[in-house]
Amino acid sequence: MSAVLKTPDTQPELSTEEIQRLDSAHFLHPFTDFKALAAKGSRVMKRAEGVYVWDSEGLKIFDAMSGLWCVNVGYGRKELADAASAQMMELPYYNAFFQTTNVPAVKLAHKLSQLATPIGDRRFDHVFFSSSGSESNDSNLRMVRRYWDLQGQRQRKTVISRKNAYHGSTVAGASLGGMIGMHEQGDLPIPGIVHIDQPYYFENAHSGESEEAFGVRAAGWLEAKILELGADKVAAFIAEPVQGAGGVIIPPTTYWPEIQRIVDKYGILLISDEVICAFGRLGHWFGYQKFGYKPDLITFAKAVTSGYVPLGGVMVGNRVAEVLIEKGGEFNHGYTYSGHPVACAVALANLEVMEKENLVLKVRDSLAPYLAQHFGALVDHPLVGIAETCGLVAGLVLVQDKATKKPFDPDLSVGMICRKHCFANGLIMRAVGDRMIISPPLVCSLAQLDELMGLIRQCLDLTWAELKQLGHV
Ligand code: PXG
Repeated sequence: MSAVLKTPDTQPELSTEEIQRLDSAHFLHPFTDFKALAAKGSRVMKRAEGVYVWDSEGLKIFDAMSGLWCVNVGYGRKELADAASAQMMELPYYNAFFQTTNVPAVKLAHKLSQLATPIGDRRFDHVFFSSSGSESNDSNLRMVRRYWDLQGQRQRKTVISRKNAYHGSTVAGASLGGMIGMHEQGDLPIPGIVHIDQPYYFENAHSGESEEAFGVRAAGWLEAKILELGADKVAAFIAEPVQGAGGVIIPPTTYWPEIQRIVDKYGILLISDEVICAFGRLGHWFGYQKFGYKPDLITFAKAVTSGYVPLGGVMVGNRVAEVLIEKGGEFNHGYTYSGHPVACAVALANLEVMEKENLVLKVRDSLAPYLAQHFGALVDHPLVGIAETCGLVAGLVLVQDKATKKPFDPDLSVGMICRKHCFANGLIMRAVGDRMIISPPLVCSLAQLDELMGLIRQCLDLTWAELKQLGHV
């Protein structure tokens, strides 16, 4: 028997099957094989509380991905709903184009500039608002190129990024990103964007190479690319502190210091894409604060509102801001929703919750060390080749042979088999190839992390049993 959904009084009640039918008839989902999903039917997410979501059939699921890396304060926070409601009644919308502003946007810009503490000679006094991470990276590309034009170096156009990076899904975002599948479908990247290899020790290190040596070597790929292009042609380097969508790729400790040395040496701008890593995810307000490097531009989105409403933006460091402000005249770029009052009011309420509940330090001092210990211990499982964490993100690799770390045949889609067992047993854990990743809400308790580790082990066991039955292990 299918569950029956209650909908507002004006609409008839819809069964799960009816919603699925309407879904496949009308809703083209992001990053989805439309035909395959229509044949299978979507899972209908119905409600959520804390770290759990429930589907329309009543299955309770531990959301170890915080929605899509965003619901940092957890589900069901009345403070955020109240802030949205109050702001909608006060001033639901007004633009910021024609010499007007609004109170939540001003307060949020001020608040963010306080949280993005100065580092070295960099200060982050200014914010440019958008509604998503993708838009924010479009804004970055515009600002970087405008900056070099204003500096009289119009030939500095090229942005260097990394393979397997994710910087969004707009034309500029997908071009900046290093996802081959996205490039192939869109004639991307657009000109002036090139990619170097990622600092993924597990896959890219030489045998016997230390993590430290690998980190320096991987950063050296940036210097090699700069020299190949000509340093006077390079505008910026963009990177995530820890690559998220690429599979929680955590760079060796030597990587970022060496990147900093290189961007300083050639005077190129550094863009830190912190759409996933900001707002407590790594135990700091921003990712650059964890690794100690000095970005010129910081992309944010997602957890700035814990995903309750869309908001994104760029923290514009003084090096770029001063030039745009002093020399730039009108900057011909912006969005209808730049500084949206409701989104900004929700962000302020979200940051207030994070401060009141001390979530950033809770991650740094309690959750992250606990996760490192217990997630790291999963490496004793026969399927797990490596299990690593950074703050409250983590990734493990499913391997065919533990001793040699031999991977499975990609055609077996072992990650998807594992993900299937997770979903069926009340756990949302992502598969990126055969790398299984988590990014739980920061409001998670230690007991809930124990519960999460138990669920992961159970799903690894089920995956192992299925692979054994199929004769693959
Ligand atoms: N930069 C980074 C680092 C991101 O993770 C974006 C930019 C784009 O943000 P918007 O708000 O435009 O989606 C992201 C988004 C995944 C997945 O599969 C990750 C993202 C989006 C969709 C899927 O892990 N990150």
